[in-house]
Amino acid sequence: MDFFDLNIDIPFKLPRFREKTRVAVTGLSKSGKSVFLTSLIYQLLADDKIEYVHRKSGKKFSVKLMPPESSIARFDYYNFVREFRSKNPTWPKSTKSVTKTTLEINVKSRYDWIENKKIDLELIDYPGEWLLDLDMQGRNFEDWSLNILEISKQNSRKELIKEYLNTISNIDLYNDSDEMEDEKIVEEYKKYLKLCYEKGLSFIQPGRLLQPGDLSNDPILLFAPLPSPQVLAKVGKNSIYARFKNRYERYVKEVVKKLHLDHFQNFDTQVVLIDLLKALEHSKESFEDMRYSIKKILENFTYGKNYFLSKLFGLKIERVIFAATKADLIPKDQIEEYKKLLEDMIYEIKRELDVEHIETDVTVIASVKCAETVYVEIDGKKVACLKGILEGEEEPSVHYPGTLPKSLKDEDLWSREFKFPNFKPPRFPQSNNEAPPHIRMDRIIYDILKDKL
Ligand SMILES: Nc1nc2c(ncn2[C@@H]2O[C@H](COP(=O)(O)OP(=O)(O)OP(=O)(O)O)[C@@H](O)[C@H]2O)c(=O)[nH]1
Ligand SMILES: [Mg+2]
Repeated sequence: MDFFDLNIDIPFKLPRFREKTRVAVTGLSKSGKSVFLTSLIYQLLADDKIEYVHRKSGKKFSVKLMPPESSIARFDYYNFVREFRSKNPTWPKSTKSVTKTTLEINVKSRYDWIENKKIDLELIDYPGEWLLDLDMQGRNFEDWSLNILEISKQNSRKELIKEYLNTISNIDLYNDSDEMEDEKIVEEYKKYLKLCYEKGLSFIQPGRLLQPGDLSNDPILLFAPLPSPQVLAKVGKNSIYARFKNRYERYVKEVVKKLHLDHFQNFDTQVVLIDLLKALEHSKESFEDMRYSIKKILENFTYGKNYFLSKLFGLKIERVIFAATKADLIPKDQIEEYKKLLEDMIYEIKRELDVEHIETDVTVIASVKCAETVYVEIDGKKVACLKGILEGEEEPSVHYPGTLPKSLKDEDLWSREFKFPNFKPPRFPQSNNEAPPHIRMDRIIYDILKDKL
């Protein structure tokens, strides 16, 4: 028997500090952040839904949503659930601002004489487009422009940027001028970014141009990358170049830095959500571009082992969980290949984290499972397909998404075609005691919470 197991009769309970933990849910736009958060909260709120976590941790706990803070909008959980529970369930709309939610986890103490442990689990949601702009910090306008224009020379971007380059080549960028052409240039650049997006490319800067949120119509976003002048000193103070430079620097300082300081710091765990289906549907180029974007994004977070002092001065990320999302759209006998593809994408990033002794996990999930695997006979061969209800339809239908090969060698993988159906979400259960269908959400929730409980 150890000391703590002594049944001591004390007339009061030993108090405990309230603990706080911040989990960074990181992902490009449409990677599945808002759906993930909704599913995670849904499953945690009623404890019998999350039986796996109770069993694995050996802890008893209950969870409740804390009231919203006045300084920041609350994650729209109740509305998202209402939509998921409605007769015609719908996905949340693209996120347009930063929102936050805090869950209080009340972990039952093993001993009558020690108070229960209370943990505040803080989560934020934000538009994925804004995340890539964090990478603009520390670069001046010249460097940023140079980098963006260099990248635009690569592969299919070369074609997509042509119109933009053509536009700016016909405008005097360096001598004083009125602001008449500013909007035209930015509009043309925005078209280029949209084309990149449609091609399945992820590296889009400034992402804010595609999802401006509260900055729509704000002139601070009126800038785009420009070639450096021959002699900087000769550039007119009222030239397009000078105005764009000025707005860029204000955007980075007043918007991006603030966003970083206010919301993207002090995490101890990170969940990186990656929508590999997007890359599969597009191309190898889309895959490589996604890898580059994720690498750039992660450079903005602070990793390290948490010793007492670093706890005082701000948390560092100690564990990173990489998760390929929407795994319900991969036939179940190909899930291992889907995971291998994720491992391939993050191989270098993971190695760097390993060197820093940061714990990493790799998994595949579906926050909300919308499809079943069915086998269809085509030309005498059994082919794995997906059955679900397409958006806008009422009855289920069967679709062939493509087949992941056993080997991920370029010639096996990137020569194949994939098309993943847009299924509606299933209607969420009307009672709180039943979880919506998912794939491995309980496992990832356990991984997030395991050393906090
Ligand atoms: N089949 C399936 N589709 C999903 C799942 N999660 C998300 N999706 C799809 O992906 C879309 C985007 O998901 P969101 O959670 O809104 O993505 P996000 O990362 O919050 O996107 P932004 O707010 O634009 O940054 C949804 O509208 C669904 O169509 C899932 O688990 N399974
Ligand atoms: Mg969202």
